Amino acid sequence: MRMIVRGARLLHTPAHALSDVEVGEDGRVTRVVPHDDQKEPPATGVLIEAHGDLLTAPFVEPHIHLDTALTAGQPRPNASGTLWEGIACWSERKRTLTREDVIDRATEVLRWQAANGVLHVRTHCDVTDPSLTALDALLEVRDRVRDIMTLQIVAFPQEGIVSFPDGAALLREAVARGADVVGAIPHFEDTREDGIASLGTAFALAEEHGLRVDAHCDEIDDEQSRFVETLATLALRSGLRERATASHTTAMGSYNGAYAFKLQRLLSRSGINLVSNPFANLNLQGRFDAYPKRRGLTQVKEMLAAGVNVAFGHDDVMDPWNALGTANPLQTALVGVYAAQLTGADEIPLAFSMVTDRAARVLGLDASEYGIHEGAPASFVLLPAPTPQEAIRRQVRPRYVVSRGSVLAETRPQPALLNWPGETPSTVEFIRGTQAAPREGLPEPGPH
Ligand code: 17E
Ligand code: FE2
Repeated sequence: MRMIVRGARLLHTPAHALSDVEVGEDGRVTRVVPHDDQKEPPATGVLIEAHGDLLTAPFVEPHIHLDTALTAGQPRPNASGTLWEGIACWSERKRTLTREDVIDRATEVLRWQAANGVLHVRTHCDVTDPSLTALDALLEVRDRVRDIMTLQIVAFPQEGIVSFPDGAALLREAVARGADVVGAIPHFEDTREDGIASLGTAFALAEEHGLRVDAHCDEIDDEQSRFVETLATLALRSGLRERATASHTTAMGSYNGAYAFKLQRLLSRSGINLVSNPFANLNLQGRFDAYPKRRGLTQVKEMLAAGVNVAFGHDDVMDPWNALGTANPLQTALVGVYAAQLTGADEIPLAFSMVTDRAARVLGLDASEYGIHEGAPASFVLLPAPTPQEAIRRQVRPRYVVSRGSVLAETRPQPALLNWPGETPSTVEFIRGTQAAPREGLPEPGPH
């Protein structure tokens, strides 16, 4: 046995039942069995005592831009805070890209993601650049991280397929060079007709190469931006279905009730995924509104209720569209809870699933690649919290991130030491009452 995680709480088993997860020499899960605290741990291999903490399948990032990450303020800040000025800033910065620059920034963020427990990433990569510098660099990064993380690269035509010179040819070239997913941006095209044509081009290319589609779609506060209906219809009729994703879809936050109802039925029949990016869109949308100012989010709750798969993405990390960001999905989930008002007791865990299982569906990860069960890669995250709700509330750092049977990251907890008047210094862990007690006095987990 290569590793055993003892006494872990798994998401889909009863709350009181702890499990032991055994990992074989090939880095895959060999068994998941009820925890038996009488049984001696094995003499060899890595031992992780979970002490009732939550062991979850890794976080999945369904939507990030690694090519633009860490460029905030370059060459100038986005003063208006709009999507449009962000695109203009990036367009200027894009001219100065080098292979090393892209590799350096993308790798930095992937390291943050790994430490945060993200082991599957879908990144968009702007391909409206005749040199395709960023794409080539990200293809190289994809190879470099292959043994620890999966990286899907979307050929993303930031400045349009139809409206950008040679946009369709660049998209095609990006696919030929090895992009995994075909992107689009219909609301940015010059006309509605161009927007529809651009989706046709993206789907035809995806079908030709057996790829998925993930379009930035209706990321605008224009209630007349209705490209998601075209995307869903193309997904339905082409048979691409759940292999297609509409990202952002913020115009949906402005659709009237009658149209939204019609759309719910179409989207659920089509099988497409939606990715909502609460950080970016709380920031970018509503900028042209006087009060009342729209929130600019897609209809997260309504689409979930209609049976549509909806996930949350981080979108940006310190770039022209968001100066903040840490690539931490628990932050995305927390912001998502408030942005989409997923604040009910049964809704907060949903937000957790939107950065794990539901995001995995967006990437098309199946049971042989994702989840904690026999035969799956031993890739998981041990969070110092008993439930998803607690993990989101306390914004915990993973105690262990395990990728394919090896410890990739470990965070040592550092509780605050509080000098409360009249008391001897004591630690604060933001845990109510005695919940924290069982871990005290237990041996440090780790290799033995
Ligand atoms: N590009 C775009 O069109 N929309 C976004 N939200 C980002 C980049 C981050
Ligand atoms: Fe995006």
